[in-house]
Amino acid sequence: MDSVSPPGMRWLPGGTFRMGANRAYPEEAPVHKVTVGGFWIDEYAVTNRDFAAFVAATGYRTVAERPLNPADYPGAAPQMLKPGSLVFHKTRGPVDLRDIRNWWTWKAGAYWRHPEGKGTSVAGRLDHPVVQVAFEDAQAYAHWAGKTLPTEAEWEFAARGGLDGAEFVWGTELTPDGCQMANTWQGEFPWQNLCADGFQGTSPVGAFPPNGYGLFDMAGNVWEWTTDWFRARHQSEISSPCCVPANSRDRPVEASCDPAQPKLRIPRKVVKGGSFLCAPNYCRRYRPAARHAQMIDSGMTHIGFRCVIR
Ligand SMILES: [Ca+2]
Repeated sequence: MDSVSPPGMRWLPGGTFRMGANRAYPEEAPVHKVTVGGFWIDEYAVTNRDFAAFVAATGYRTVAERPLNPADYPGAAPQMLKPGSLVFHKTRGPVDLRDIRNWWTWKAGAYWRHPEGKGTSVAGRLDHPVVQVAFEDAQAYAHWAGKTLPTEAEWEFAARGGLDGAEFVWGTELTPDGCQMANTWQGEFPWQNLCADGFQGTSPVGAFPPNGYGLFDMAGNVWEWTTDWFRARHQSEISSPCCVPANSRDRPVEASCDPAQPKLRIPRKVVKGGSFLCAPNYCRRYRPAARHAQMIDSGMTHIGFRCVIR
């Protein structure tokens, strides 16, 4: 099928694989079999260059460029309702890791073209993944490109690259023979970025070796949107071979909302892959089983996406 693949995409024939992990974070358990059909997937995350072409062709304005509706955000301070987005900043020293406000700041004027706010730009970063895109922005791009977004199961199947059950997309060790295999965070997050992998922030797509399916940056660099509504655990393993769940699975939208923020009824999708902010002391999510809940209206400086065609 590769000979007829759309440019920049790989054909994956699909199959049954073990999804999730039992000895990592609770939301990754339990390991269970899932079957996905064949699909094409982008070799690289969508870049700033790609996204700029989409915006030039369509005039599309991302969620971060639009004022927010106060009714959707009860109790939010007025400055939080201006167009903008969340930006990461390195701290001066160790901080309380339970409070993400120590390193995430809302910045008016931050959107994909100015990812860290006014005065920053993507010049010199056109080959880096686009960031500060909300779920509907990723969907709009995919629709324009004649593609769609992957399900969580498709994304994880692709990330594993044929290495069934392996901890990392390249094998069993984080740094085999001392090699950095992905753009993650070395040192103590969020204040000490040792940059052993060469990158403080995002890296150009394809800067690290591809996985077994020829796909780049399936761990680290930026988190990537999937279409699945988040829930706090995977479903249990179904032992009968007749009943292995197939991609894609229906999950309740309402149940994806954050129970810790009952007034904020913004549903959450699963993002996959971890990012340049994932560090051993804080977030070991540079693994194919890792998953994170992301509110659909929120882009951030470490979330991008890639597309599939079924
Ligand atoms: Ca890095």
